[in-house]
Amino acid sequence: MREERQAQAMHFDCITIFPEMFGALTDYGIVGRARARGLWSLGLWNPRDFAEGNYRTVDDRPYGGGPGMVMMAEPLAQAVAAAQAAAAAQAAAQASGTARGHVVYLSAQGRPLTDATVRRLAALPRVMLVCGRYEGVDERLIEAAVDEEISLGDYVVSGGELAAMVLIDAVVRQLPGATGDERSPAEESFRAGLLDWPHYTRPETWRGVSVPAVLVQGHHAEIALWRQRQSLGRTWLRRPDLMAARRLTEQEQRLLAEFRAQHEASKENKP
Ligand code: 9D3
Repeated sequence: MREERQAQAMHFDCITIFPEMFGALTDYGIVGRARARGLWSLGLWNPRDFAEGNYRTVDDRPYGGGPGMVMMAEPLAQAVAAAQAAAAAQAAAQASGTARGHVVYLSAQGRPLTDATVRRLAALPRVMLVCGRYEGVDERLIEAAVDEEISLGDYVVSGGELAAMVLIDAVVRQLPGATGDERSPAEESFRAGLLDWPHYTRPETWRGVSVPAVLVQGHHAEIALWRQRQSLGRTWLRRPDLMAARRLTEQEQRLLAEFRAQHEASKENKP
């Protein structure tokens, strides 16, 4: 009988004025199932609950003028402190990580999220994610409480919540047992630095288009070579940046040459 030794569950705390959005993460699919199985947990902290006045204001106009609003430092700081106090109380015995934990601010000014960042965060016991709205948060809160600023990429989204959910999804998938696929973490395409090969399922012919013959013939070595050739070819076609960052083995060079020859031939067939 095999003994299942479960790794310590990972905990995320999110500071957000829209906590309901996180149902998209907790209630669906692989990541939702991983949470139901106790592989990770989520604490939601609303700065509005720590704001003052009848209106519980969390934003104000920017010093220096200009359009939009800025999130005030104090309600955010109190939400962060409350999450950290809960963490300290809950895990007084845990000697892992720093006392205050790793704090990430999701913003367009951050370093772009990469597979390397995802794996680094997946090794931590807890991560706090600060989600901004409006034009952003008061810079003094970032200086006082934030360890790292992370962006989704060079395009504008309306706030940090979606970015936090993307990050959590990607990190949770790296936790042992999350995908129920032992082979997957090591073999996932970005780990190998290549794009996926094309996938097909039934029917064998759909609207007159057949599945590549090699995949239905059942010759496993040939299938593996076809998939590797397709991965290399698609990466060469679509992501030259990934290709340039990779040294190809002799076999990979041969497979890519075969793909390129087929690619050139197919171009001549349709003038
Ligand atoms: C002056 C231009 N501003 C609005 C058009 C800048 C701006 C303010 C607030 C841009 C984005 C946002 C809100 N975005 C995020 O909080 C955010 C984000 C993003 O916009 N792009 C990529 N990653 C992220 S992570 C958080």
